[in-house]
Amino acid sequence: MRFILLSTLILGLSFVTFAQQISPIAPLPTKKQIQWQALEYYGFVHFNMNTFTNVEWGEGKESPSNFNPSALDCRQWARIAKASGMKGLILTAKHHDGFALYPSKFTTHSVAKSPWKNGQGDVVKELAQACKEYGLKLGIYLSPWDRFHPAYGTDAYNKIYAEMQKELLTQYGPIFEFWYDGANGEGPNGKKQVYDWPLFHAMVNKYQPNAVQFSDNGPDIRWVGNERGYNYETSWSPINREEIYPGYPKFDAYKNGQENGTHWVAPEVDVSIRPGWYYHPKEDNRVKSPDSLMKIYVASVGRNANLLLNIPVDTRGLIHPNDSASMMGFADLRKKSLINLLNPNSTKIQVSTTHNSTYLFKNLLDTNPASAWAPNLRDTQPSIQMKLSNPVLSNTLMLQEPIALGQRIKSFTVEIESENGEKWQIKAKTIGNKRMLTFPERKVKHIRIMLDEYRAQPLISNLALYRIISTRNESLFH
Ligand code: FUL
Repeated sequence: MRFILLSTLILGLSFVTFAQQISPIAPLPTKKQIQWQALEYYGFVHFNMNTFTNVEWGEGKESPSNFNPSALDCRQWARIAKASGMKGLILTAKHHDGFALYPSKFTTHSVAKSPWKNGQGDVVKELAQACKEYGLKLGIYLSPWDRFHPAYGTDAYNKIYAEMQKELLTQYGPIFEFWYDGANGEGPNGKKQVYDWPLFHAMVNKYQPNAVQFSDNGPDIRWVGNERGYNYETSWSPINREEIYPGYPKFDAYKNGQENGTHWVAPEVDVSIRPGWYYHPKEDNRVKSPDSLMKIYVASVGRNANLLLNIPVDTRGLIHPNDSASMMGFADLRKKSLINLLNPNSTKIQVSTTHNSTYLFKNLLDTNPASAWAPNLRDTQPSIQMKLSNPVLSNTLMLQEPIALGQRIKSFTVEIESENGEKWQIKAKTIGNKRMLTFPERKVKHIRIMLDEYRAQPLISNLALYRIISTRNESLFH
């Protein structure tokens, strides 16, 4: 009898525990996609033959003798990247002209033929060592389009590309991201290559299973749809991945992702700190300012994407001082701006309902992306109200969903009231990993968030109120 009672109790308890958990809604991110999303900001380095020929796209006919940096120092890149808050660096190991920055056995067009270090150098190796020293992750860009390789346009090229992947994936330690661009132009023999994407993806999955793969359609993370430094306001991580491919001509129709997309493939915003991807001396005074980088940050990380900021390394093989000054200015603005002004002691939070004790509103201010508040299932107008007993000068509200459980919120409304009674209403659609909503800078005393539509029981993991400033300590918005 005692045994039966005990078993019933255990069964009952486990049912309660089970009922407490809110079920995920597909598609879901994998563990490596969740880890990637947490990186938020990392760098791109376009440095290759084009740096020396002063063009954006080489033709594959350039002489390797052009490649001769006078003072190449990957430790300088890593030091600046680390100090500016980047979490990793992705290097153009091979661009469209086919020149490889490492001595590959599968092409004759590489640093091995250059005068740099008498053909004994390896930029990938130097960067891998520098990243390790500075605690940065290393990523690889290996352009499938190759205007040099004699095999380009034939089946043999796919195998050659895969062998080059293998070299890069096995000789330089852990790789966090593998980057395929969408260009697929004419090769030297006038042919267009039919790429063996399943083969390329399998190489990364085999040799670096923890690396995410980027292209127009993933498989793990996707191109945002422009190179100007912003994501679109409505941004779904799910997308019908199988309907598109790298270089897909009607990509515009997919730029917002898809509410009912089949796969989780979150967007990445790639943008250069200068007009070009490669270094051109005439652009030395056209480096984006810290204020402009901060706006890019809000429109990328603040719109459910990660930010990949390109730094064109110069002909010496160094980051130019104008670029590093801007990167450091941007880091300083993030440090001063991204301070949560919602003080738990002076913010009174009221929620319409609570699902149960696992999903309490106190989770909203704990900064943990996994814990969350959830309303009761029967709540038809879930909402959060925050009253600030000490109104704070602010201009941005940040919201997060716990993405491990899937992206849920389809539309929401925010009402903001200032100390002197001015009111704004902001209507928005998606949140995803992170959403930043900007408004005219005022001393805010009251915020109401109403969740209007959702794909499944809604969850909010974190909220923050920021005062995002320019280098002149003015509001960056409005
Ligand atoms: C594009 C390339 O064509 C550009 O040259 C650059 O590398 C950019 C990041 O990707 O597809």
